[in-house]
Amino acid sequence: KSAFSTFAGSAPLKDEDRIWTNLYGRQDWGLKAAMKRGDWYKTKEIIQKGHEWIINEMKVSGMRGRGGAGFATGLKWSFLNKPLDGRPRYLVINCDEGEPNTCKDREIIRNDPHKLIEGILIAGRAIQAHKAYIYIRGEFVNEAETLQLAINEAYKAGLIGKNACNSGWDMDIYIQRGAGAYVCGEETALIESIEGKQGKPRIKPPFPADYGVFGCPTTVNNVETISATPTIMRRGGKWFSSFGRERNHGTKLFCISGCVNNPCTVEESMGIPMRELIERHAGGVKGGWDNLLAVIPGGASCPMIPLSLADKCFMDYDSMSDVGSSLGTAAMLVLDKSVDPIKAISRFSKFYRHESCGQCTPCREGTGWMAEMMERLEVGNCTLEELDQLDKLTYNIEGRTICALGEASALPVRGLIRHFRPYIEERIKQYQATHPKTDGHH
Ligand code: L3W
Ligand code: SF4
Repeated sequence: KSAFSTFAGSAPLKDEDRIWTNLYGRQDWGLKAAMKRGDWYKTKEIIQKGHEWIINEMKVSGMRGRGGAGFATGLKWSFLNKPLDGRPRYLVINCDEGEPNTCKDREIIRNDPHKLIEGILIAGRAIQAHKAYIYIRGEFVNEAETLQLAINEAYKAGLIGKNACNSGWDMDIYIQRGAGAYVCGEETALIESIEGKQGKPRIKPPFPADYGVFGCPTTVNNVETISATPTIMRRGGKWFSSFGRERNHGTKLFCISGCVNNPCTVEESMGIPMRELIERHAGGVKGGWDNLLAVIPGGASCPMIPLSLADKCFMDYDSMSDVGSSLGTAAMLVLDKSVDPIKAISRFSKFYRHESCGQCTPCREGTGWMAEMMERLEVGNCTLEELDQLDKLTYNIEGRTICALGEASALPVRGLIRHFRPYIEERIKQYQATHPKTDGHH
């Protein structure tokens, strides 16, 4: 069934239904202010309900992981709902946030760090872990400091550490800082990096649930997923699932940047129409809606959505897939008609070439070749046969690499060719008209 026909309409999210109540830093992020806003309220009772209750509540909520893959969080936690086997368990929080345009986890840490810390305690209880690592990208210097200060406050108040919140559960939290590699946002590269090795993705399976940090059962979750957890537990899974629609539940942080009047990160109900999101919160497209060229909806790897489709789609997993893209991190990059789409995608290709870890040939060679081709395409220096080859190459990377980076590098190029082929062909024609052939080449 098409996503277009099932969406029930969109009323603005009410203030009382927002999870990240301090998202805009209206108040202090510190413990006292956080408690006034409702954080750490009856956490002991939640912990004492036990892991099965917590996992079940998360399943009822319909939460899907907010890092980009959208994997069901309750199901992920349930992989560790089995007897302990003598190995310790680890919870890892992915705060690498290297995805272009994405700045939601950063906002949470700046303004609501206690929601993350409380969420770690609850998620740790769910998977029966006593230790958590927060892997934070190296560039987030101030954020790492804020987070450490918040962790210190929580230790001092007895909220984490031994007998956290007087619940009988022990939980220690460590911050591990990254060193600037985008691929360390991939969960197994991140695990390698925590272990002190080069951040190179591992082949899956085994999944971290079986063999994660130091070979022990591990759950890796995104900052947004975990910081939503305390509110979901307090208000109930049913409350969270009442937002959005089947398979696409809850509220979500959306980052809106690029050619809009008011770039922002905002919480809204899942499934808000794309146009409404841009117009209600980001002050609209510069020069008006008709000046929109395309939207890249969820980070660099999501194929662009042209104006003709942008008006009809909703910001959720299924609607984005119906229009040939994906929700990813829900970090939208808005491009208006002043933007050269070939240059924009070429910029992404250079990024992927730089960030490929080089382990797999299709990714290492493919990202290099694509970046070179895209650079030539910027000026039209390419033949129509080469354009077809470029399109074909994107399919040859897919499914042949260790991690999703290789595939991610191909999708924006494929999206560009799909939606802007006449525009690209025109650029090639112009180049050929002004560069006469010599030795069979232009
Ligand atoms: C146990 C199984 N565990 C799956 C777990 C797995 C992982 C989660 C999802 O990629 C995407 C990527 C980016 N037994 C399991 C299992 N799991 N089957 O479920 O796994 P997966 O492989 O589908 O996804 P991933 O490798 O986590 C993430 C895209 O997100 N993205 C965002 C990137 C950037 C950020 C950021 O800056 N915050 O996230 C944007 O599009 O391209 O496709 O935990 O272990 N049978
Ligand atoms: Fe490294 Fe690319 Fe292979 Fe991922 S797909 S492991 S980034 S070479």
